[in-house]
Amino acid sequence: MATFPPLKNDLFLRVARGQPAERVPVWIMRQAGRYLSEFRALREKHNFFEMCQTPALAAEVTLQPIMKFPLDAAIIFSDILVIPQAMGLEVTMEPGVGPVLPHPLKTPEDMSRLTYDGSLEYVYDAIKLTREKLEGRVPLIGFAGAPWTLMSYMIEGGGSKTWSKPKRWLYAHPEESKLLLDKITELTIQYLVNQVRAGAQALQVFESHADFLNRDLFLKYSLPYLARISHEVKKQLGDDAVPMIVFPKGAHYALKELGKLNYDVVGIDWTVDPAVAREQIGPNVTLQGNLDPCALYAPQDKLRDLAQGMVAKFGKQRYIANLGHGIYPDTNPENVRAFIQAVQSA
Ligand code: 1CP
Repeated sequence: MATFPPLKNDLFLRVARGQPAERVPVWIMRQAGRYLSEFRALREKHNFFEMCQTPALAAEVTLQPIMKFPLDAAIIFSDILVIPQAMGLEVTMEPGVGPVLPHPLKTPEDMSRLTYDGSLEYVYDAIKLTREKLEGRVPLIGFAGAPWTLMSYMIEGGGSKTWSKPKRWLYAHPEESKLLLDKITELTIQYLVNQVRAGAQALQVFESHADFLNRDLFLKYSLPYLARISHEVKKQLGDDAVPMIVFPKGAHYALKELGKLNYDVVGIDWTVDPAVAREQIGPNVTLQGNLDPCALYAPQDKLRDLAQGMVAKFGKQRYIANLGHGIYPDTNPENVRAFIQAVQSA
């Protein structure tokens, strides 16, 4: 493993591991992105995946929010859809539309089109370069999409209000769905292990489409794969190598099970009351979340009350402050600063 500059702020890592905290650490999902004019300026010159694939650009974007705000962690600039790309599916990012997969999986027979060309070296190179450029300011988080969330893009072909195409597979082709989830899971395990070998100091798994499952579907098509990922990554790297975070957006129906999943941290979405999350998940897991991203539209004094009210509800130990989903592109960066300050002075 490469050696990197020593870490100056390890608060996020300590709290993720359940150690005592002198204050609450904070980072923001999608902190490297469109709400920053620095990001938009670069994005005008480059297409999205070109930015992901060029380590110097990915490192620059990862560092933009770190240089601007006193955040306690960085997250590598990339996207969850690099895995479907590496499986041979074309993915483009259309401004104002989002991800588009022009040739999605329509029937289970289409799974024969999937390949794995191992073309994710660029992510590992971006992680290495970012660790150097961070100069130990804060830890670097690596990430991946969870299998169900990736499967849903691979079948739907882009964004959706209902995700009925991938859900059709769950009901009409359950065995083939499991095969697809297995295949994504295997690649994801290797991808996450390689990110750590490249220099990632924590890992987050985004199950962003748990909203579209119910408890039964989640227990069948999401939870076992999330469990396999944490189990295998920890088996390959050692139990204490890096803390792992799971963010199952919308899985309010399975909080108890999520607490027993062998992730060090469970991310809570903005719809769940912090007290309910703590009660169901129990005392032995760090919680992360969960301010409504729209709360950043509030006047700053109100935002401060909301952020500090959230900290009071979660409590200051075993807790990492964040939003309850990714930040919106039209958020005022000065309100991001106000949010961070409110948490850090709570
Ligand atoms: O700062 C960071 O968080 C690091 C970079 C990051 C991460 C963690 C990006 C950059 N994307 C993601 C994860 C991601 N991508 C998720 C999981 C988190 C979530 O639920 O928000 C999902 C569902 C995607 C898929 C995706 N990528 C969408 C559709 C969902 C949505 O939020 O609308 C979109 C629009 C993207 C594009 C994207 N990814 C990242 C950025 C900065 C952008 C905007 C691209 C642009 O400039 O057009």
